[in-house]
Amino acid sequence: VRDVSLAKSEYIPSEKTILKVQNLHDDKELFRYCTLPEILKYVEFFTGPNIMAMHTMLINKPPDMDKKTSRHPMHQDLHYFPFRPSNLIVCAWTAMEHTDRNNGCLAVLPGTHKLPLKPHDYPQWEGGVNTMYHGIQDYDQDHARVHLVMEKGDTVFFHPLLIHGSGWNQTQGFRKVISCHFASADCHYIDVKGTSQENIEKEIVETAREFFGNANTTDLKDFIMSHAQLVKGERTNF
Ligand SMILES: O=C(O)CCC(=O)C(=O)O
Repeated sequence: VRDVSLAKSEYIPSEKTILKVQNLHDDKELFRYCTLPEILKYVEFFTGPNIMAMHTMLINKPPDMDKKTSRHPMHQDLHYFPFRPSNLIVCAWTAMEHTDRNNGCLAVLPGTHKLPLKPHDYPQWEGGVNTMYHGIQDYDQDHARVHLVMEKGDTVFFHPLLIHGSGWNQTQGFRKVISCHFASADCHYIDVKGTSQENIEKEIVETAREFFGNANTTDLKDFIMSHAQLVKGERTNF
């Protein structure tokens, strides 16, 4: 994924042009993150013993002097997922270097994991918004907010309904993190048609077809299923 500020320039793959790498299962070394015992021993508290890696990312937030396109709007990750129950899903997000408000650390609204899933859409930002960076339009702006200052290797585990986002990167460096959404293999898929998730399903299916020639992807479930991998225990229900 390229940052929206570079979308129209010539594409030369490098640290400076890639905002995000997804589907790390295609890379043995990067996917090893999702199998680390140091991570899975905490994941298991949320998912139980049968653990699937559902969605993986390495995010390389670029320096952003003025456009603020590097911000990630406040959102709930469950918006992107066609499976439930939410209490058996957890995100592990690991800082690959020091992160604080200067380079766009995570910002979270504590306690919001008890809220239902809210409708998401693109925010109206002047400088532009990155592809699929949907946000919640109507969250409580006065809600207490915590900025997670983290050191390299620190990991935070959080619920898929927790409202969170990240700020713009005002430094010259690229802020790197690696993350994986894990779910219990006891989870089940849902059909998101007719729900607030229909907009993201449409976008993901169109993107899978257009950019990856993935003609068999007809819904969000197909897309997620093609990347899901068992990392511990047994593949029970999924
Ligand atoms: O790492 C970030 O900047 C935020 C990532 C995030 O919230 C997400 O991808 O859901």
